[in-house]
Amino acid sequence: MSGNRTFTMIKPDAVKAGNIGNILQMMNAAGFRIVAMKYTKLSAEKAGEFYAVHKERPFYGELVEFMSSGPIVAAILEKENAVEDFRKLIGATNPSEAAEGTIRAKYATNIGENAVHGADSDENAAIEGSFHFAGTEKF
Ligand code: FUP
Repeated sequence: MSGNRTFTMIKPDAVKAGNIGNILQMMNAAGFRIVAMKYTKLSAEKAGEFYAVHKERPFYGELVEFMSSGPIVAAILEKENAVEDFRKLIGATNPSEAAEGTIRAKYATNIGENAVHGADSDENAAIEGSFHFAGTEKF
């Protein structure tokens, strides 16, 4: 059975471009409820920890540098079938392959600076949510 929560970040490129409001609007319009949310900035150490699964990949250094380059919005979102439906809403990792009308098609710059993160499984959504939020910050 699929869970009803996912984890997202609006990444530094989208924050810098002034797209926080537009992206939150798309999340709300698609039926996601905000469980937890914060405007924050990842240290390089925290970004490295968050993306540890990609440590051996050639883009890891750049990814960590980018994700710690400016503020982000982190959030836990709720909806039936949240992880899968949210991945559909954000589109493919590479914006040139992202379906029309998706968040990445609209707001991502390239495969590295791709506007938003979306958890890829229920298990990771729970791990990533706990990485950013205490129990008292979830509503
Ligand atoms: P996604 O789940 O769509 O965010 O994609 P991945 O988990 O595969 O990748 C995580 C992040 O690594 C991407 F959002 C951006 C970065 N990345 C690159 O910079 N280059 C790549 O070739 C693949 C991923």
